[in-house]
Amino acid sequence: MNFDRKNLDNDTLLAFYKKLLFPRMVEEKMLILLRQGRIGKWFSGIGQEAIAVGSTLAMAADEYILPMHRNLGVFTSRDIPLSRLMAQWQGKPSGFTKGRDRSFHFGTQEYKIIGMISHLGPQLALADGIALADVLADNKKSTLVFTGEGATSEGDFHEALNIASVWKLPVIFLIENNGYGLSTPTNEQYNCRELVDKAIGYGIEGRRIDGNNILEVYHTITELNEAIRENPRPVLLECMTFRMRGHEEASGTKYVPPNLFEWWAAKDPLTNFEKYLLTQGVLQKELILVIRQQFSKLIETEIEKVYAEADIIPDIDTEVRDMYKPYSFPTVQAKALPATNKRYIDGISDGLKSAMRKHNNLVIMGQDIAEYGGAFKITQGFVEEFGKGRVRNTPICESGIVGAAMGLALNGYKAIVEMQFADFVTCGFNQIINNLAKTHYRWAQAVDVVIRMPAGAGTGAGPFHSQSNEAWFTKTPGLKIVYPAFPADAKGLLLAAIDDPNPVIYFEHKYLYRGIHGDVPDADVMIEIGKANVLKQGEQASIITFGLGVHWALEYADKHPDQSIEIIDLRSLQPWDKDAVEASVMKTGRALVLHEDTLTSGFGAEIAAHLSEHCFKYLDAPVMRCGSLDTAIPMNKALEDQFLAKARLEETMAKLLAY
Ligand SMILES: Cc1ncc(C[n+]2csc(CCOP(=O)(O)OP(=O)(O)O)c2C)c(N)n1
Repeated sequence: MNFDRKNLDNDTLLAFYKKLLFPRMVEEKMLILLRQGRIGKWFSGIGQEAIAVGSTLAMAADEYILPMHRNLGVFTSRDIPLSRLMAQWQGKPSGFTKGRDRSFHFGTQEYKIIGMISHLGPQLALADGIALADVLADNKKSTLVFTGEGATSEGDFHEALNIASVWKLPVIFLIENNGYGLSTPTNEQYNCRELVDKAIGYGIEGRRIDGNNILEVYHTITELNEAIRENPRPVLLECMTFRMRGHEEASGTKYVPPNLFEWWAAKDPLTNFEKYLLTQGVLQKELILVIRQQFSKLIETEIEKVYAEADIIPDIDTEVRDMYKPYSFPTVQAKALPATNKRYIDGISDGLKSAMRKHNNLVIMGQDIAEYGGAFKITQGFVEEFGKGRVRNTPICESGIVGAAMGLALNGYKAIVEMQFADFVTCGFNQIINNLAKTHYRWAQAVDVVIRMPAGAGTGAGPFHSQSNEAWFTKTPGLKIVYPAFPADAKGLLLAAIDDPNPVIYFEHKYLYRGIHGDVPDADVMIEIGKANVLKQGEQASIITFGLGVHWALEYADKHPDQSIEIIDLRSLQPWDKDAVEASVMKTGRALVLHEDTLTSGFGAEIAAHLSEHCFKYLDAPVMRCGSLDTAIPMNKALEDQFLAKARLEETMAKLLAY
């Protein structure tokens, strides 16, 4: 192995050696603890440490690194005390996730490390967002993100590289090519000659280096960093190495030909560097022994300290509370008057514009939202006022953009993503469900992102442009969900969603965009998330609804002036206003839950179950639900009308009132 020290002095080389040795010794200890049954699963990085260590040493301390499951060397090189890491692995209180997540699945702003979730790939787009924040703030920083060669097959890899290239983001995408993804060798993973060749397709620079040579890793990344901090752009860096142990210890290595181990053992990053330093006079045999003894002692004490630490005492309130970052809705608000009569779509546009004026760190991203103004023209004129930096046309890649939004939030920005249609959120689902929603619970990091969702039917747009998909999200703790039905609520709830530091899914009904008018306060009046609105008082029955359902209910009440119907517009689905709904049902004794979504497992099921459990003694009739047919949404107008819940509202109400 050829080492080139360049300008590194002896002290620096010695420091590098220590950084490289330490994770190896920790891992050797882990293997013993594993055999003793004192720890659970372990993903070994033995033989690959030069990549994690060399790259971390090349990053400035305030630059973000997003490592993977084999990158202990990133964590130790950033000087996180071993006891804290051990506490994390053991699920102890002094770990990073209060026992809520395992291994390296945590982030820490203190050490500027954003750890992975189990899913391979999503971290790549987070790096884009982090780097975008640095570019917008003119920070001149680089971001380093890891992936295994196996995970380059995920679509996330493609989306993240493409975004970074189009947006010229200073990210080093580091592929740790260790030959196998679990049992799958590279020739079953990809069919290009070398992974680094993919850089050409993205129009970016690619380098392929010996990942077992710490100095090559260090010098390459140092050089790349200097270049991309000044002149922001992404780079694809393929680091060749080998996984010397099983995927995790229990899974073995039977599928790996033994000669490969022999070949790579000769290229071990630690022993080779050690030999080089001995020849350079930086190390001596005795010094190696002394360092090893010091590390052994340190490792032993740090580990035993954690075994002695008391276990977490489970507490339901703490668990539930920590799903969200605490947020107090401001009690003092601007006066609602004067107001101007506007369309629903203008309420949204107004809210967005005000928020963009108020928060200099707010960025909106979406397909065709810049000069074109968005598919529904909600952001028309925004580029002129706020510039292309903050009003960003995106490539067509929902997952990557939601991930980038989270990255912005991790690095001090606020982000809004416009889905062109709510239906397309399926392509960004993983980032929302697993990253946005779970991050605060896992490591107390708020994800200040709003996802705007133009949803709903009524326009004859068929199965993929009309869905009511709120129930895909109401099931997921960690998200807040709002669904305005009027122009003033559209503005007020949007402002509240943007103000709230938690991830909020903001549904906006396309059919209401231009069809509904109402007075919208000129001032920025926020509407508290979680508060319903009793639109109409009544005595005989309550209709509990939201979105387009609100307008169906109002129409029904207009048609039946003889009936005394109370109408509740939920406005928020997570959290939803249980008090308002219960109070109404206690008064009327009859409840109909109405929504545009399909009936089975729609959000109405949750409300109905809640009312049966908590308001049973006040009910004069079973809680009834009126939802759309359990089919996909058809395009033909007559079929769509038949599909929608509205077609069954009269008959369900008749049944409820007659019971
Ligand atoms: C989206 C997703 N699919 C599957 C898995 C299961 N899994 C965990 S690690 C792994 C192999 C990863 O290979 P590679 O990316 O090369 O990284 P390495 O483990 O070799 O470091 C697989 C299939 C996962 N965690 N996430």
